[in-house]
Amino acid sequence: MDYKRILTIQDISCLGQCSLTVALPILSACGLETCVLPSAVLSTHTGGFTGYTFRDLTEDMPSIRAHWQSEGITFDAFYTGYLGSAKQIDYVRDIFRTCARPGALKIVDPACADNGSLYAGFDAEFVESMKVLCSEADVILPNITEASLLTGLDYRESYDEAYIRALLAKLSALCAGTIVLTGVSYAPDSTGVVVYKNGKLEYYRHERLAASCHGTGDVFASAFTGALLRGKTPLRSAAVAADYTVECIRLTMPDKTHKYGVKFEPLLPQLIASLE
Ligand code: PXL
Repeated sequence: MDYKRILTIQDISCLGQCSLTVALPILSACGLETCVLPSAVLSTHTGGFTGYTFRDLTEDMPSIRAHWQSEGITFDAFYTGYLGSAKQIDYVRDIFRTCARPGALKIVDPACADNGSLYAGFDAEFVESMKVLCSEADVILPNITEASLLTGLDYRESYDEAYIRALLAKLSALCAGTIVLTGVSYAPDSTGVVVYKNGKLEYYRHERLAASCHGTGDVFASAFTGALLRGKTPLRSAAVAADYTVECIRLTMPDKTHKYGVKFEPLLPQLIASLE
């Protein structure tokens, strides 16, 4: 197995089972050397908590990048998640330009919205910058809310395949790479992931559990990234990541006190086995 080095750029929510506290263990479990660049440090994530602290690390990013450059530090892949400000996106683009090994993969989760609205603290300016980052990515992983914001199409809770195809057409005008659209559901008890490239649409349908848990987008994106870098196809990576995420939700559901994230850690051995 070749040993790849990935850099993931997203926040640390000290408690919350999202972003870096999910990406680092999952990517490491997938066998990747995982380097991190925290975009911000929050006491908790912003979904369902009030009064959280937020330390923006934007101004640390250029000096970290300059140090890496002076040391000749480079990466086989980048995976970005929750970014704390529009300015960070410019710094991330600098890192893509200066720290990439030849052929390095850029995977962008435009993590900024869900269930029809932007997360706390994000605005239209941020979405405009995110469009630029997506245009430079090899893979983007939006949910339907993010896809509607990135394309300017209305957000819809119920839709048909024509709406999904319209989102994909506009997303592929933005990003020439692979589009992985999550949470695409055509029936009440199932949902799925669309993998779209060069006009070819593939769909992995899976069980939809009654609970909607925080942080599942990050669990999915991290497992997808791990599987992709382990040489799986995008569709197989989506399937591995979706199955893992569903099992994490299933494990968490009975515990009504565990609302802020999913219990992904006990199932890491299962994720590792699914990569063999
Ligand atoms: O899971 C996405 C995410 C990541 N980081 C922070 C968040 C959220 C979603 O709300 O608040 C800080």
